[in-house]
Amino acid sequence: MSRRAAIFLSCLVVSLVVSGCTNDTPTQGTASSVTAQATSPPPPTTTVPPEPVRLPADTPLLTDVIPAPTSVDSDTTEHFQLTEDTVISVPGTETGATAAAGYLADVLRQATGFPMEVVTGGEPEANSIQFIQRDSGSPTDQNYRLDIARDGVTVSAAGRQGLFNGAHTLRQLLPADIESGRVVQRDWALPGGTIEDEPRFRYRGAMLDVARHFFGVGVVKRYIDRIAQYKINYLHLHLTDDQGWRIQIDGWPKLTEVGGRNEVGGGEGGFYTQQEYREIVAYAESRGVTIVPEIDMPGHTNAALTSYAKLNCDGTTPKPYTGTSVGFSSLCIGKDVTYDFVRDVINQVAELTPGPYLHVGGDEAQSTSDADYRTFFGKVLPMVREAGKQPIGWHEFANADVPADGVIQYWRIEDKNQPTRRAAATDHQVLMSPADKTYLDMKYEQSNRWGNSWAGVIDVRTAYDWDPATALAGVGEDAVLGVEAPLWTELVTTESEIERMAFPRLQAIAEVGWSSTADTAWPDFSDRLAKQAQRMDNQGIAYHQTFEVPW
Ligand code: TNX
Repeated sequence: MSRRAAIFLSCLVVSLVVSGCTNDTPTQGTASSVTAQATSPPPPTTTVPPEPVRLPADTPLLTDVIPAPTSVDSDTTEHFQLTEDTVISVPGTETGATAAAGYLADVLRQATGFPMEVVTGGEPEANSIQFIQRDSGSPTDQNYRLDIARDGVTVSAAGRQGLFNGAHTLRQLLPADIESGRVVQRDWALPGGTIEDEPRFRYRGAMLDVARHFFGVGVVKRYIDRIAQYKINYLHLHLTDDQGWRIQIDGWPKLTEVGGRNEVGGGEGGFYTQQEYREIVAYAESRGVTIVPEIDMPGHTNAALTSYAKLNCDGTTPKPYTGTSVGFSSLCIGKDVTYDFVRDVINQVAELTPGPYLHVGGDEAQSTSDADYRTFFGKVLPMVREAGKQPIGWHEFANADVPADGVIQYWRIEDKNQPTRRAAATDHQVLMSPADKTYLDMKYEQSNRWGNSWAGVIDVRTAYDWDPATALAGVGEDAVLGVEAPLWTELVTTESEIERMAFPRLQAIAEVGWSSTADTAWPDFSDRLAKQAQRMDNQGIAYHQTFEVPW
């Protein structure tokens, strides 16, 4: 059933049987049982039907989920009650199923206070939420199916990511109290029905610039928590730039001792040890998110150049940079040591990163000649391949010889870009981050005191109302890998500023990346977004209360 038909039907049923959606009336007054009671005598007292599950009034509808699922079929006669005895069961032994089950159990335990034991292997248990990894289909599928009924809940998918997606959906189907972070004594139930869901694009990303201002492990973990629930499955970390180098590299200690001790405005900066970076990667993985590390080169490298004189063509270190200009730095293209350096960095970062991608930057290299730029990437891109990763680069790198599995990240505001178009025509995948739709560092409204505006003002509707498959000439549906919303942090200094810039525009981008345009429209989205307010409040997200949404 289409989403709109499902909304219509569930509203119809809800209005027929209002009792199903109130706190104090059990759901026995369903359409079929009302008819039965009107036309036949009361049932014999010996066969007592099981108590219908009460659905608390603040339980979301199946159609409330962001991003909007592909197909929703509500069944208002069949809800699932969570109790002290509910278990999360994984009949198989697949690690993906166990990981997704563990994630859901962690989320549910906090507010229900129930043990939510994860039981692996053996027969499926009664009163359980089961995670089933199907044999059919590709394990990289992100599709999932969710069946919620009185006698149990099943999440089934061919792959790990699909099971995580099912878990994210289940989380949103419980009342906002589930996000309280402390035990709330109350009834908990999931609304009955079936969701079948598959993403439009397989990459839905957020980017956090930890180079212009540094943010510690705790902030990054919380950002992962916040984005994962909306099925954002990649977090791109912009780890290096002119103002700071944020990742420890063995053999090059000054990168972090010198290059890490700076940021925009002259603050003390900081960096991740390799152990801390591993911790971020593992945390992301446990929530179904893959980390994409970026080492920006050959421009945006002042922090590296301040750390080692030998990386500079003239052999002297420049001053640390605390401003917000771009395009003035370049690695020394003609020196061998540059490539010893880059190889060490790529090998170590690749080794620390289980995901498929390594981002090599490549943007705004205005101090590198075109010929040098091509020479540089001619040497560097094979290193990425040797390290076992697929390169992603900002779209300027489409001017280099990008290997077939290289991804072009489009970031400008124009609707035409020849190099990107050519890359798409030769079967390269394009990641869409047009700055006038996806840049979370832009202002929401002209009157905002904070935020950039070079790419325009991006209100939530602007972030929502665009189509990644028609935004750039010559880059159609098949060439689009997905969407990503970058948060550059020249002007962002605190965690609550991160949250204000990201939310709720990130929910809009998540839906652009996941849901089919036929199933979505702004009025419906803004209503669903309004219902996220209580959840975001409970999670402590300092989101921007834009006037466009009926909060
Ligand atoms: C452009 S987008 C940049 C960044 C800035 C950003 C500010 C891109 C690839 N480069 O270096 O931080 O604008 O909006």
